[in-house]
Amino acid sequence: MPTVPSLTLRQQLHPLLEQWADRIEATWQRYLDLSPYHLPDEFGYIEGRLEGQKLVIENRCYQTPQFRKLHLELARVSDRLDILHCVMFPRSDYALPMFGTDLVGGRGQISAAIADLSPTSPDRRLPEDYRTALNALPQPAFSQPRDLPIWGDIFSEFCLFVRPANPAEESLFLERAEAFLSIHCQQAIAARPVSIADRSRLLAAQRYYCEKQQRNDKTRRVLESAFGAEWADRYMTTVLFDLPE
Ligand code: BLA
Repeated sequence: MPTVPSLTLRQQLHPLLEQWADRIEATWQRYLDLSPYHLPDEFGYIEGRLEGQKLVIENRCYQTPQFRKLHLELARVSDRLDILHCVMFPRSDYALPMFGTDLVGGRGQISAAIADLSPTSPDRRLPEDYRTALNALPQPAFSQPRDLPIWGDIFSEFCLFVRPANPAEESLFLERAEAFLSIHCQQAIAARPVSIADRSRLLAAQRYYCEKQQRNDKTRRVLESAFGAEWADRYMTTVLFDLPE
């Protein structure tokens, strides 16, 4: 199918990615006090070539009183690979988990749909209020659950990682992932800043999360083939998973 120039990147993506991106932004707008977050200019809209095919990346970033960076990224490799990536990085004075989600698909099929609220406490357990809210959600069964990779020890026991087998499972993913996000936003706006003494351990936990995510070879390979190893490393460490100061 020829690309229609008037469509935005978002509209060209697999419908599940478009819907999830719309819902993420709507949920942020509903609960959070958003202000702009400026990425270095070179990283807003990016085009590269991957094995002769075009890789396009579109980034949206915000900050809020509770979050130093809300990052939503959409990417497309010709008509071969569609990617949605989103991470919410809390400020170090808020004892909040890390919300992260990734959708990877191609040619009409989503191969990986993941959403999690990843703990940042030393015992790697989500706060009780989160656990209560998450345990109260419906527990849908997915026919093709996926195993976490070796670096996936950052994820919580609530982590949802599946290959949605059909549109019904795509909707179930969307509902559950959106519930994670709503719970998180509601907890975040009710949260109070922690003491200075607690900040260093929250920073350490965030650093650990980013270091593990930087080990995702599948992400790195896509970026390396389009932009080279040096650029891919810079992008992964400064845009996707930058370590807080
Ligand atoms: C998997 N991520 C993948 C895959 C690709 C990408 C191609 C393989 C798909 C599959 O296994 O079916 C690619 N993801 C990207 C690229 C970007 C991206 C290029 O975000 C950005 C430009 N990844 C995240 C976040 C999470 C995440 C926030 O960025 C989770 C919260 C998880 N992606 C994740 C996991 C896998 C994956 C767990 C499977 C890895 C594996 O099975 O080895």
